[in-house]
Amino acid sequence: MNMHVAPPRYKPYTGPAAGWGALRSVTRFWLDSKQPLKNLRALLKTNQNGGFDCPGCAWGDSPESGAVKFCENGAKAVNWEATSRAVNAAFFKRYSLSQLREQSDYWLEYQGRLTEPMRYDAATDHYVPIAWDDAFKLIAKHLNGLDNPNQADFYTSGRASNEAAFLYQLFGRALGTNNFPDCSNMCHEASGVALGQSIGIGKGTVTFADFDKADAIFVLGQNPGTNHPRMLEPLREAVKRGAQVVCFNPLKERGLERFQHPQHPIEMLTNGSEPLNTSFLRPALGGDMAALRAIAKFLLQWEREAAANNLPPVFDHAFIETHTQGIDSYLQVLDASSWPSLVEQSGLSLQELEYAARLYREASRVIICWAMGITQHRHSVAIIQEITNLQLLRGNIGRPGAGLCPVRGHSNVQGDRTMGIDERPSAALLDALEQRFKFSAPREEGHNVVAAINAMLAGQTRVFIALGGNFAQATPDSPQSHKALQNCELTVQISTKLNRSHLTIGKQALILPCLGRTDIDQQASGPQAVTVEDSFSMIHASYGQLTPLSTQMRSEPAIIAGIAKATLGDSPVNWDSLIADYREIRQLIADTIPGFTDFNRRLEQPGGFYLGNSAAQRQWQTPSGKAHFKANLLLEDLIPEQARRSGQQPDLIMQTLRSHDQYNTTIYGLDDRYRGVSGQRKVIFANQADIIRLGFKAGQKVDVISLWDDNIERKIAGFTLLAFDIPAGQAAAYYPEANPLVPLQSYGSGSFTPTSKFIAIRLFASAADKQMIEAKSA
Ligand SMILES: Nc1nc2c(c(=O)[nH]1)N[C@H]1C(S)=C(S)[C@@H](COP(=O)(O)OP(=O)(O)OC[C@H]3O[C@@H](n4cnc5c(=O)[nH]c(N)nc54)[C@H](O)[C@@H]3O)O[C@H]1N2
Ligand SMILES: Nc1nc2c(c(=O)[nH]1)N[C@H]1C(S)=C(S)[C@@H](COP(=O)(O)OP(=O)(O)OC[C@H]3O[C@@H](n4cnc5c(=O)[nH]c(N)nc54)[C@H](O)[C@@H]3O)O[C@H]1N2
Ligand SMILES: [Mo]
Repeated sequence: MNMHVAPPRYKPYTGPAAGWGALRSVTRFWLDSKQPLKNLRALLKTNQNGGFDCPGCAWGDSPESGAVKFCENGAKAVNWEATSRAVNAAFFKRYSLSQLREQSDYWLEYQGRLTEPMRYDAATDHYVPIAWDDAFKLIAKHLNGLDNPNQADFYTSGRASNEAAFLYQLFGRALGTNNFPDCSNMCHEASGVALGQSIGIGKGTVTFADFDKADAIFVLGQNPGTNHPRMLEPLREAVKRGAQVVCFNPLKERGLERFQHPQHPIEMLTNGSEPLNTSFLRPALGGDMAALRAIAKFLLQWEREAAANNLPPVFDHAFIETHTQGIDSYLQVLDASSWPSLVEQSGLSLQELEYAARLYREASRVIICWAMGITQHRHSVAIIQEITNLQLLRGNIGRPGAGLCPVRGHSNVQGDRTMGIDERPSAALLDALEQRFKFSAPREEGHNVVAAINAMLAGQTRVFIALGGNFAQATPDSPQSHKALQNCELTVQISTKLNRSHLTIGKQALILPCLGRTDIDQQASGPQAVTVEDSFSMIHASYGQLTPLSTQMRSEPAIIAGIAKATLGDSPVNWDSLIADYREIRQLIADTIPGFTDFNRRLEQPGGFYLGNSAAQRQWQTPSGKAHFKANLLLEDLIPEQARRSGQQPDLIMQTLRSHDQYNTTIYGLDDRYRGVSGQRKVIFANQADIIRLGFKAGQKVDVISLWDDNIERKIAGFTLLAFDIPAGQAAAYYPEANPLVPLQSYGSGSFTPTSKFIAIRLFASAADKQMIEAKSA
């Protein structure tokens, strides 16, 4: 097998983001797909009208026609999906499950596309083929045998199309449960919760066009050079026209510093590049709340000075009066937060905070973007509400060039929520489903990811079905979540590629191979389109371009309909006719989901249609009809009580993040170009001064434990310490390798999102390394 593995190397990267480095990397993945020409044709159809939506990230498309609309990492995602390698019955005959478990996550996915439905045979420890109908019957038998539908969990990963997601939630609710844990629970959940409370809608308020008009763009806790490369271009354009781009990130991510445009011949030939930011601030992990509060406190100070001196006000008083509620309590918490506490918790100096506040004040139109560096903390809901408070002070919501921009991850994670993949569905959604489908929808709250794992551990969940994703590796506290899956009676994975979730299974298990975004989806009425929603609430159609690798693969909607029909019969809908023509599914969406009236016709518009956003229209769908200032208190101490109670002092606080060569748990390769790492992933980035302070040497292997107050030992072993440009006291390691360290019960208040960006850790010389050193000195 021709996997690309360079020898482990670590050498700081000096080139710009994107550019030649990106082209070289794309070429390798292209050739490696084994069907480069086919994939090139497909790639040119990425994000074009009549083409498919990029299965990479959820950044929106530039409305300009004719532009090439994919990036390095989108190209990797396409080539990864569109491979000619197949994981078929012969493959599973060759390898037992125990043998497959010995392989790395990289190796597993590299083997190719899943092409046949398979059933686990415990007697031989191999997966064996099963007919589709038998697979559906087996699932139906288990689901119909439950004492209560809440003994089933229906997980969704954010690549599922709107059509698939809608059918999935319809089926689950018709069965009687709201147990829809999804990847969003581990991702932007806090954004949805915070914005829902503050501005009445849990989505971003800006569209693509706003980026051209902003005077300042603040980018918090996000690494777009790797994770949303198509965002680099609007950032670069903003800097070029003199707007401020202000980054808050403890790591000086290369992709936020300089950018070489891959479609710009002069830049490429001269190896020139453009700056991507005008200011870079490096806060403490979890320090953004204090930093934002400090900015707001400066604004308040200047507002008071202006009032005293009869100067123009700093706040937008007309907006505050007409549109908001709660400013008084908010100003009280600003007054009550002391400068020293804000400086200490933010990890930034008072000068830096004042500088950021000046940039913020001088801009009359500000967009604030954020991603996982903001959402995966204990107090993420409060941080995002502080972002919102700041924007409300200056009326920076619902105006051109200004607004809130949670940059989503998976390409359709936002759409899946819109379709009702939600363990806490609104009453309006349930009412609409009941009216349209004449069944009584379950009203009790379902499981989020953490609750689902707890329920599996407690033996309450008996059937686990996953619509995509890699639950075993994406979830926190890996040994716990593995145990949870193994506790189930039946686990079902609807997937494109082999991963550890297919090896971490219940007493019975199924693999149901599905089509991906790039595949042509042929049904009775012809090739089908599916639809997705991007971070800017744009809905567009996606048409697969490539002939599927096997006739045995089925589309996600067809698989869900098959399971539903076997379980419920032709109730509450005729599942077969929906699959014959997806326009029928879209009609059901139009009937039940707000904003989708006349869905099929509007889809014909080039570029799709805008779903609209009430807050962007300054309509606040909150109980009071106003936008709310939320007067959250600062945390007394960022380190959670439980870590304190462990009786040990943390050596460092660690975040988990993505390398340049991965898509979540999908590992494309072992390099992280912009951070200078190649051929390895088991690394811990730390500050040289901390490495010395803790008595280690750079390059040494260490074991890492995390602190919590239960008696579970959470440990990863044999990780290489790399001296890195990271603030003192902090560390970073890759997800999913570091997931065993994230305690299951350490999650955000109100969001239940695992705190993957704040883990209190201790380091020890690795047992293996110790032996080696001793042997050398003997
Ligand atoms: N190629 C590629 N594209 C992807 C993905 C992928 O894995 N690969 N994943 C997709 C998904 S699902 C998602 S959610 C997004 C993820 O996109 P990102 O959120 O960019 O992903 P992370 O790698 O988790 O990076 C988090 C960033 O936040 C910073 N950070 C960490 N903690 C803090 C903090 O407390 N404060 C501040 N200010 N910064 C902090 C880190 O240094 C890092 O730069 O990308 C999507 N796109
Ligand atoms: N420690 C730590 N943990 C994290 C994070 C972190 O930053 N740190 N990030 C969290 C975030 S933001 C997210 S979104 C989650 C991601 O969690 P998931 O969405 O569960 O994980 P992925 O790695 O994206 O899933 C990859 C698998 O999806 C399947 N797949 C790919 N395309 C398709 C498709 O079109 N259809 C179907 N049915 N299957 C497909 C393939 O089998 C592939 O192996 O992880 C979270 N976990
Ligand atoms: Mo995500």
